[in-house]
This record gives sequence, structure tokens and C-alpha cells, in this order.
Amino acid sequence: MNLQARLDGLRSAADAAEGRLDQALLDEVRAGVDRSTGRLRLSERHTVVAIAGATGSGKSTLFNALAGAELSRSGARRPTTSTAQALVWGDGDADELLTWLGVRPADRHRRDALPTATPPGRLPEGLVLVDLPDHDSIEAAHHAEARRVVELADVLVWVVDPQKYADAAIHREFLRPLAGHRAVTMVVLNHIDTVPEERRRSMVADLRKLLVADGIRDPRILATSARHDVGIDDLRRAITRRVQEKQNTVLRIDADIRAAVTRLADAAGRAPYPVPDVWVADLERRLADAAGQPPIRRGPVDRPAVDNAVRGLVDRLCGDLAPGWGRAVRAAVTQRLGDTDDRLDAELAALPVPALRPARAGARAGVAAAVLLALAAVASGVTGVLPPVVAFAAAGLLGVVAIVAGLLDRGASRRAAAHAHQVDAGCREVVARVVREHVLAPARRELTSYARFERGLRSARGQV
Ligand SMILES: Nc1nc2c(ncn2[C@@H]2O[C@H](COP(=O)(O)OP(=O)(O)OP(=O)(O)O)[C@@H](O)[C@H]2O)c(=O)[nH]1
Ligand SMILES: [Mg+2]
Repeated sequence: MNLQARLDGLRSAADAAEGRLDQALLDEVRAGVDRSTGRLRLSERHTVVAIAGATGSGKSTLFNALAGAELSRSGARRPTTSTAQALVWGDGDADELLTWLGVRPADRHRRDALPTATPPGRLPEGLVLVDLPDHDSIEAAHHAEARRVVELADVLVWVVDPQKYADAAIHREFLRPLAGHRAVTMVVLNHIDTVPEERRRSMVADLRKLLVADGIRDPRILATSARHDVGIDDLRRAITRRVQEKQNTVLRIDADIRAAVTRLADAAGRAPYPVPDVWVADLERRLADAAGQPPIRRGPVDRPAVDNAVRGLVDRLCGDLAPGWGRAVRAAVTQRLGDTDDRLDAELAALPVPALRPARAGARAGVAAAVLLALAAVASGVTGVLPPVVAFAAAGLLGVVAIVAGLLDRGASRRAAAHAHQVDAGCREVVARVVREHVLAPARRELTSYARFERGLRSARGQV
């Protein structure tokens, strides 16, 4: 998937999270998208390699060594470099790119225009080497300038020295956030001449350990002495390889997008979308219980039980979601809980009442009476109170009445069951409708923005 589409996805994720995630984070992500979009519009023929690091680590001295000329002032006064210095190899027009990088015209240099010096032209065409002010400066403007260009450059050369390589602030502020940028980052341990030879290897190993702890897998480390021309050829070769691979802009933007995706995803947490059916079924069952099953249901719904059931679902929905997002979902559903109860009451009250009992009771009483009378008639026939013919005829007649009444009872009982079933189905329908309209719809409306956010992240990852 092309980078611009991934950047668009990242922007749409940030937009979908507006008001739900930390504003500063969203602004940073959008600023990153703008930077990358800007870089993609500019020269593909150039590779911006920025030299960054603490004051006095030897950035300008390294820059000059690579340039083969004393272009950038290096010195004992700290800090020395105050604005980014750029040197362009080759005859391509890099002005637009340098303007975008914010390099002042006075600080732009062309390798072609310099007198041939040692070592001549051993770096490839298209390289734009930038010497930065120190990032740990007591001068706020230096810090801002360094940070700005570090965010824009295609490749980063981090210069550390034997005194400050373990400095916690450098690792926390710069190296750790660039952990995913290994492909476009190299670390240079300069001033290596000041370290006794037998200690150099263990110092590099120690630096490696720190970088790995920062999250940089298999970091590239070069040990140099800019003052005594140690390791400069290796650095030149490493830079040449990077520039010739030409993928740096793409790799840098890819790493930036991944880092932003991780930050957004971590900040947002997760929401189940769509809402799982079993959770909905569970809520419906609990609301039906709160309404009371017919024919028991006679009064208003059990409001605390409805509240509990609805809040239970919201808790499940928001459990792993960022508080900002969770609050919005919770508010959307629970602010209407009173309406939910009223609506349940009103709709359940409008259901037909299961009231076939009197008919059944009458039929049953009829059966019982007829049986008793028939028995009385038989008894009076036997005891001679009535003439036997009359008694047995009366008993027969009452027997028929009992059978008819029994049939009526069975019919009534079947109708009652069917009616109760209908009322029960009606009740379930009411509950399902109220759940759909009062709970799921507002929750889904809120979760739609989360779904848009997720979609944005997926396309930022290049998955759609
Ligand atoms: N011994 C030794 N001295 C070095 C080395 N690299 C630079 N220096 C000296 O260290 C001092 C600072 O070097 P700079 O190149 O100005 O350092 P910088 O990183 O550009 O410093 P800022 O511009 O202030 O950020 C200078 O006096 C250099 O000559 C080195 O590898 N070994
Ligand atoms: Mg400098």
C-alpha cells in the first residue's frame, strides 16, 4: 500500500479520536502526517542525513571531516553550532528541500563549490549532510532547531561521546522514541581517541546494551575520532550505503507511521466492535427478568435491576477502552436510563393482560358440580329417595354436562396457554426493542467513531 494512503489512514484515525484521546498526542500525530506528506512532495533524489547529539560530542568536527573542509565552526566554546548547516553533494537543485528543512540560505553549502580538499568527492551525489545544534542545549533555540530537523531528516547519525553516552536524558528523549527507526539510524561513539584502546571494545558493548534496552534491535554503532581521523572511512561507507539504497525517505516515513500507530493504539485501548450477540442476549434476559415474567408482571419494572444490567453491558464494552472514549460511551447510554425504564413500563403495560382465568375457573366449577350432582343422583336412586329410572337418567344427564364442561375447560386451558405464550413473546419483543433503541443504538453511535479510528489505524498499518 502506498505511503500517502497510509498517512491518510493515520490522519483519519487521529480525527476519529478527536475529543476522546489526549489532544497533544493527536496534534503531534497530525503534525507528523503533515511532515511526512511534505517530505513526499519534495525531492526523491536527495537523502537528508542529519548529525545530531549533545554539545561537544564532535558533530561539527565530524561534519567537517566528511565534507573535507572546515565549513561548520567547531570549537571549545559550548555550545558552538547555533543553526543547522547543510552541505549538498551533486548538482541537483536542493533549494526547495533546504527551505522546507528550515536551513537558512547563508548556511547552505555545495560540495561542488568547495575547493577540492581531502578527501575529495567520496560521498555520493544526492547526499544532503546537515550539522545540527546540540539537542541538550542551555539555549532553547538550539534545542528547538535540532528537534525540528531530527523530525524531518531521512537518516539520523547520533553522536555520543565517552562522557555522555549513558546520559539518561539522551536515551529517554531521543533514542528510545526512535527505537523503531533502526533502519535509518546509526550511532557514533566519537572521541574514541580519549579512551584507552583496551577499554574501547567494552565501552562499545556497554553502549550497545543501553541501546538495546532502549528498544533498538541490533543497533549500528561506529566508534570514531573526528579529530584524529579514526573510523571516519567506516562512517563514510555507512552513509554511502544508506544513500545508495535510496529507500531512506520511505523507511523513515514508514517508521514514523508505525510509531504513531503504536502510540494511538496504546492510548485508545480496545473496544469490542461489533457488540457480541451473547452480550446482547444476556442483557435482554436480565431486562426481561427485571420486567417480571407474565402473568406475574403487574407493577413497574425493577429499576435498579435494569440499571445494573445496562451498566453491566457498558462496563463490558468500555473495560479496555481509553477513559475518554469509555466516558463518551457510558454517557451516551446511561444518561437515558430513566427513559429506558419509562419506555419499558409503558410498552409492557400496553401488552394484553393474560386474564383467561375466570373462564377456566367457571368451566372447572361446572365439571365439579356436575360430577357431584351425578353422584348424588346415583346415590338417591340406590337409596330409593328417587325412583331409580329418574335417578339414573338425571345422573346420565349430569354426566354429559360434566363431559361438556370438561371439554370447555380443556379448550379454555389451551387458549390460556397460547395467550400466555403470546404475551411472553410480546414482552420479549418489547425488551429487545428497548435494548436496541435505548442501549445499543447510542453505544454503537459512540463506538462508530472507534470503528472509524480502528479502520484508520488498519490502513495506516497498510492492512487495507
Ligand atoms: N579528542 C577529540 N576531540 C574532539 C573529537 N571530535 C571533536 N573534538 C573536539 O571537541 C570539541 C567540540 O567539537 P565540536 O565539533 O564543536 O562539537 P559539537 O558537537 O559540534 O558541539 P556543538 O556545536 O556545541 O553542539 C572541539 O574542540 C573539537 O576539536 C574527537 O574525536 N576527539
Ligand atoms: Mg557543532
